[in-house]
Amino acid sequence: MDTHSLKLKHPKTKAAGIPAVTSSTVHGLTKMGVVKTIKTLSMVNQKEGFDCPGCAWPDPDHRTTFEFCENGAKAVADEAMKAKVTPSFFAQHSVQDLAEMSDYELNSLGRISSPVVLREGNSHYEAIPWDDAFAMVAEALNATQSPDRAVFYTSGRTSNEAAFLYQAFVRAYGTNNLPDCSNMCHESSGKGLGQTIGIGKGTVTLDDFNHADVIMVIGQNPGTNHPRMLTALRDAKHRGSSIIHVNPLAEAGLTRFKHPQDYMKGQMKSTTLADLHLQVRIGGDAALVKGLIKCQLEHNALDHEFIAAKTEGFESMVKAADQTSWKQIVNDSGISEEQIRTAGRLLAASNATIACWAMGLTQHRNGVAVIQEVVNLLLMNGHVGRKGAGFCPVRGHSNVQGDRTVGIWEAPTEAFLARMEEGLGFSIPHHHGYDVVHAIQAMMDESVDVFFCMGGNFLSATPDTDLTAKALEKVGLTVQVSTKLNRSHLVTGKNALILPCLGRTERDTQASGEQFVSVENSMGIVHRSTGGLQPASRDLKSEPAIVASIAEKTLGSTHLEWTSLVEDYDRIRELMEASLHGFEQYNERVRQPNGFSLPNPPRDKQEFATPSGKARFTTHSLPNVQVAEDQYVLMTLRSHDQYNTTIYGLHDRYRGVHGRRRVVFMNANDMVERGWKSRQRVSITSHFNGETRHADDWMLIPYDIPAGNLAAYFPEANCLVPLHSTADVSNTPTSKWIVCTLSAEHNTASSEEE
Ligand SMILES: Nc1nc2c(c(=O)[nH]1)N[C@H]1C(S)=C(S)[C@@H](COP(=O)(O)OP(=O)(O)OC[C@H]3O[C@@H](n4cnc5c(=O)[nH]c(N)nc54)[C@H](O)[C@@H]3O)O[C@H]1N2
Ligand SMILES: Nc1nc2c(c(=O)[nH]1)N[C@H]1C(S)=C(S)[C@@H](COP(=O)(O)OP(=O)(O)OC[C@H]3O[C@@H](n4cnc5c(=O)[nH]c(N)nc54)[C@H](O)[C@@H]3O)O[C@H]1N2
Ligand SMILES: [Mo]
Repeated sequence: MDTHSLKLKHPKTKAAGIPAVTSSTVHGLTKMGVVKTIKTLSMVNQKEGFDCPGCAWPDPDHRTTFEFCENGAKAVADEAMKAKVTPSFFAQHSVQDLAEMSDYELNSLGRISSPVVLREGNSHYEAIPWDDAFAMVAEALNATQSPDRAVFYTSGRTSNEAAFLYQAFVRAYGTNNLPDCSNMCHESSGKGLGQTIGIGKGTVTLDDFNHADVIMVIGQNPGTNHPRMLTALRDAKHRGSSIIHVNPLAEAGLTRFKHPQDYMKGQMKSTTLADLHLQVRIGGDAALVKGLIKCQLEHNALDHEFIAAKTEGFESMVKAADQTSWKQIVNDSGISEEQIRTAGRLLAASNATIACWAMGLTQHRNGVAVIQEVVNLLLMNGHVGRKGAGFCPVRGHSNVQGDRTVGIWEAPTEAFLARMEEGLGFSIPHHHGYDVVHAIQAMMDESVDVFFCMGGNFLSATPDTDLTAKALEKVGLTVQVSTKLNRSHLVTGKNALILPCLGRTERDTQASGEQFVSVENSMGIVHRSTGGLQPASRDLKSEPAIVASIAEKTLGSTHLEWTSLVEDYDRIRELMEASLHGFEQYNERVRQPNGFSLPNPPRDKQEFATPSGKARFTTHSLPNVQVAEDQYVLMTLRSHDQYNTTIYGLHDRYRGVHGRRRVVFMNANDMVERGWKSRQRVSITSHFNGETRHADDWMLIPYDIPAGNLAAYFPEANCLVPLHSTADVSNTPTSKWIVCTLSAEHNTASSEEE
């Protein structure tokens, strides 16, 4: 579909508003029809409805009738669409034919309606009865020489109940090979916060936004990826907060924002959100934050009492900041000393600061270190466990945080395992398993016989697409539990199964009647999600039911009564209560209208579960951000018309790009220097440890991006991300730091602009 011609418009400064309302309704109407659109959208994020599968931003206590955003509506419409992919469709289209389609086309084919199998040597998927599919998985799992030759991936939409049962099965089977999308996402936040404040999660509630003096939004594009966050920012702004936006791009939502519901009320004014945009170079945040730390020291904006009583490592952190020169800070961050000082003054005068961040910090070589610099900055003035202050890593997938809480974790702590063993009543392996990058390497090394995916799109989401494809093809059996068709169904192991499951929006009926599931949002609140729509097909099963059947077939009832557990999800929750910290009276508390908060010692009591019991200042040297003369640094990001690897359309409205996704955003002066015009066709070569990776057929777009920096869309650019270019400590692929060179293809550059 990328053959469509590229249209460029002026990038938007304003997010949401009427175009957003129209866009979400159009997406709904074309995919679901009128009645279903109204019914579905009115159930999103309501106390009795389902949790929006769009993102993990929390719901306000007082919800409006339509508590969703443009992109949440797209996510819902996409799941609830009418079109179906049936076994007869597979009979007509070979895997080869399907592989010719774009991601956009594959997704628009609709919901997968029945289980199908691709047998070794065959060209087409064919129908398979559920029981035979379960038997096939069990047989492959029982045939491995060691349970560690099986790997079990999870994407972050899986409910707490499904995820808990799944990890119980995987551990009963005998491995901790539980990689998940988090390894590519907020793993750096988990590690960075865990080591310093003793919990790998954020420490703010939604209400804190009402009390913050300064809110920093670093390396995050909420206008597209967390639109409901803009409402919280707008309200904060109206109450007098200042917002500092740190980003190589001036993302639309942060420039100006208009709430769709204000249009309805006839209030036509939009809110200017960011008071200050610091246009940092890609990877320049560590230098910038060092500068801000220096400013706090100069202003003596320190909470001496808090530092003395509750922290350690302050002196060496200060020494490291003193030793860093302003010259290096300005040079590495790309921001003037004056601008950094302006931000520094805002922070020094603040009684309550919140720092929000997402992939712009985590997907870097120094992802953990840079987050710990942000921790240093806030700890200096005691901005944790105080009203209106704290850390806010804004999560991606709607239940990615919950999945980790309930056990989707390849490297669990001993304390976690001990509690889990006690609750489950059987012993589980303690040696750590593979994360995403290690899992790909293990497949490459032919050390994996079975690869099971609970949701997601492993091939397209992971780095080094060509290498990952080769790795997957070495596996004996790959299994995908999915709702929609994607590329991971087309590049498979020798045998492959697709097991279609119910989505968030759909009614889940088990032996005891209709069930609900639970999820945890970005702020640690656990609440119910109840699907209300008729399932897309009669032949779908819920994720917990799929897990239970496979467990029963593989292990029998030696560990748990798997079948009985799924008859009534309350039984799964009882087991969770016994096996997890903070889930006391789970069945009761999860039924409260707004759910309940998990314990968060830094937030609740300014207590830090580190070895010393103190919050830790840490010291880091600045990363090397120099590249060779002819090289650029490329970041991969999301357009406004996609959900990770699911492509809804070819437009990136806020950035003014329409009709094409293979584009590269480039600084206009850098283009002039090379003698290139808008729409110049280029190929990209990435460089890492003497290796190169190559991708053709890109078009340049002049954009307001720092000199030497480039941006392109994920997942198209993933083939350029080297598998072993990962963050220290968290092993997250460096999707925001890809060193590249460009070469002109054949010059079809045109000077026309719109
Ligand atoms: N509609 C929609 N919503 C989504 C998603 C989606 O695909 N579509 N995905 C979900 C998921 S799983 C996640 S994790 C989140 C992702 O949410 P984001 O993290 O907002 O997503 P990205 O598009 O990766 O954008 C990263 C931002 O970081 C900036 N950036 C890149 N490099 C740097 C850097 O070195 N420094 C700084 N300061 N900034 C940098 C980019 O310019 C961009 O604005 O969104 C979630 N919500
Ligand atoms: N270059 C680059 N790579 C990246 C990133 C980046 O910024 N740049 N971001 C990374 C991040 S933050 C993340 S989180 C990962 C995302 O990695 P994944 O979570 O693996 O990918 P998704 O695209 O979210 O998965 C979409 C698929 O999930 C299935 N699905 C949807 N809903 C359900 C459901 O309810 N149940 C089940 N079983 N399946 C369902 C559908 O079949 C759909 O095709 O990608 C990472 N990869
Ligand atoms: Mo993510």
